[in-house]
Amino acid sequence: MTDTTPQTPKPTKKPKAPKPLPKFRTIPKAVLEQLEKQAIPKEKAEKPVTRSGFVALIGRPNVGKSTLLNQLLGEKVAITSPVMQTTRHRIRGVMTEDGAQLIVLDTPGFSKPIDNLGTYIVDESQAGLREADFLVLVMDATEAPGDGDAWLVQQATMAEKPLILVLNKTDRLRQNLPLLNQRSEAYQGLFGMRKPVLTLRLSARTGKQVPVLKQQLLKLLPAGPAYYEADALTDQRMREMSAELIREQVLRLTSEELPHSVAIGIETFDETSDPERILIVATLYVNQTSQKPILVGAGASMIKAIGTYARKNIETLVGSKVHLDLTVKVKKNWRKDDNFLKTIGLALPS
Ligand SMILES: Nc1nc2c(ncn2[C@@H]2O[C@H](COP(=O)(O)OP(=O)(O)OP(=O)(O)O)[C@@H](O)[C@H]2O)c(=O)[nH]1
Ligand SMILES: [Mg+2]
Repeated sequence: MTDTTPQTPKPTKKPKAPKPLPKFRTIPKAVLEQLEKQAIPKEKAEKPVTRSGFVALIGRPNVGKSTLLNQLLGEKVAITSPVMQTTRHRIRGVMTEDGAQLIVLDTPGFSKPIDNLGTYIVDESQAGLREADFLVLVMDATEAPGDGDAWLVQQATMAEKPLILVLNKTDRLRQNLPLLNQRSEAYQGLFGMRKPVLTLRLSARTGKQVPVLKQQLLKLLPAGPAYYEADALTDQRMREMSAELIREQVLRLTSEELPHSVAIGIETFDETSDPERILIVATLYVNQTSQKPILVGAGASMIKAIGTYARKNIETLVGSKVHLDLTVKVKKNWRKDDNFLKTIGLALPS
């Protein structure tokens, strides 16, 4: 990640050491049993892991959850963009260090669903709340807390898990410490009796204070096995990550409704036919006929640009040459079509 933003000033107070976690796991028994099935038996684990756990990054759209996940891991596993609802799936990032394995769930930002895709997205965020031992609430310090934040704190409190409050984007307030202090107080004021075990001011973009968060998260882990191999970074497959990298370019290069109206289907992901080059054939589905010429662009300029940037990023990800073949198709009102959503992996189990 490029970082040209100057560093934030030192926080006025040192973060307090987190209070110890309750001994029990806060993941519902049925979910935990499911997760335990996935655990790697001790004798098979590459390095002995004695503590492990799941933490979910939750927050309103656009507050920087995915940027924070990438910073925590030091690798890009989630796409990020200034467009609301960039994340549609929950994604797991994995880090294994010094006998501990931390699994960080990046969740889609909470917002009111307006269609079937929206319902799926909210469900993915809710699952993040359930499937975590503790929660990191990410708030945007550049904005005053709103009703959405209050609602979110209420949801998180109801989940009865230890909470960590992260005030993000503090790099943008580095010239205005009084405002940052004011915001910090305002966000902390949203919590009733159930206060966060730790509040941290950081910048997911510059990385400022992110190592402190990581250290504290690792400290909070309860006893547990390894769920992933020691070198695993994420639960996503290359195929899914490639689709996301294509979507990231759509988010970056198009505007207005278009970013929300595009879904990516990977038709082919062929690593074997040509050992020198991976072949990826993908379809970009738009919601309405009128959107197709915009996504294709004059003389196919837009789709070519999306393909060129996405291919470079996919090549970095997979570590080999890629042939990327993109086609634009109209799938009317796909956001409301459960069958279609299922085919591209964006639907609730029926
Ligand atoms: N200045 C600044 N910008 C940030 C910081 N963290 C994230 N951003 C920017 O905020 C925008 C949203 O970041 P994301 O990480 O995609 O946000 P998100 O919370 O995952 O968003 P959704 O997936 O839509 O819920 C991007 O343009 C990021 O570059 C930060 O610490 N400082
Ligand atoms: Mg995101």
